[in-house]
Amino acid sequence: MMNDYITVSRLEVYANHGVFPEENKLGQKFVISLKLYLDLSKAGADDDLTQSVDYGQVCRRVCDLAKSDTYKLIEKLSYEITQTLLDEYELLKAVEATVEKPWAPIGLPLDTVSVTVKRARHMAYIAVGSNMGDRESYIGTAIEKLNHTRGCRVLRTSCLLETKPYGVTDQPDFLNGALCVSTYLRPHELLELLQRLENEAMRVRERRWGPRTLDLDILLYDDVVINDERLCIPHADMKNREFVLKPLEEIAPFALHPIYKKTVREMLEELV
Ligand code: A4P
Ligand code: MG
Repeated sequence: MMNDYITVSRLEVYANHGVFPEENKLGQKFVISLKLYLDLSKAGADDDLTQSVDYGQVCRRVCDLAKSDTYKLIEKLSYEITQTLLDEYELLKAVEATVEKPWAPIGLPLDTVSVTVKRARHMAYIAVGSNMGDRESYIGTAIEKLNHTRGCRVLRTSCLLETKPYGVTDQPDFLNGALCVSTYLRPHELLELLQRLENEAMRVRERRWGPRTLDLDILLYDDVVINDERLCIPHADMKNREFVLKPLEEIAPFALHPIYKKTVREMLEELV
């Protein structure tokens, strides 16, 4: 549903961003353009502003934002604009912000320098597991923190299941569950966040597949496929794990594995 968008072209703001102290002191002109992606079918059909975003209000918010802080980089300003608008306007599916600096002090003749950043909301499914200490509390705390992290909202949580250890079997039983998260974090940013939450649960990595206070794995992220040294999405072994598929089936039976082209329910049925 990324077909509709509202465009704001070349909003001028006088602000103080820049690497040089003179820029921070004297200020200069910045020119900001926005592309606001949202589904406009209801606003279009019913002529109803509550089904769209008020672009006047958005422009005032962006001006305030650009004036209220001083950043070194227009990259940072572009990032802040996209994130703040996604934080504050639930109807927005994605935001593209271009910040131009027409008077950038480069000492060469050029027209303008600009940075464009695009951020979109995504749907991620996350597996949670614990087999050490107060398992329920480690998992509950992590869900709470995730839901309060900028750019993340936990939309659904499964029941927690008591499961026998898979792989390395000489360890205590696990509590396992699955979450559905709406997030504008990119996959590697989400991984970093999950690893931070694992560390905050005092997780010590002693052996692979060994006992842990908290394990948070990304199972699916839209229909994205990633395979690099840090991240594999979809989770490489999910189709062989009942402790992953069963809770996931509870919250997302029809979520589709982008490589096998099978739903979670189909993968679970093939396994049991
Ligand atoms: N990594 C790659 N892809 C991902 C992803 N999609 N999500 C990398 C999260 N991390 C991903 O993970 C090792 C590395 O995987 C990370 O640095 C990350 O960059 P880790 O959490 O540090 O180590 P680990 O969890 O011991 O290894 P691994 O391979 O992730 O193990 P699993 O797959 O998590 O399995 N039995 C039951 N009943 N319930 C369980 O929850 N869990 C495991 C661990 C074994 N047996 C189990 C359970
Ligand atoms: Mg893991």
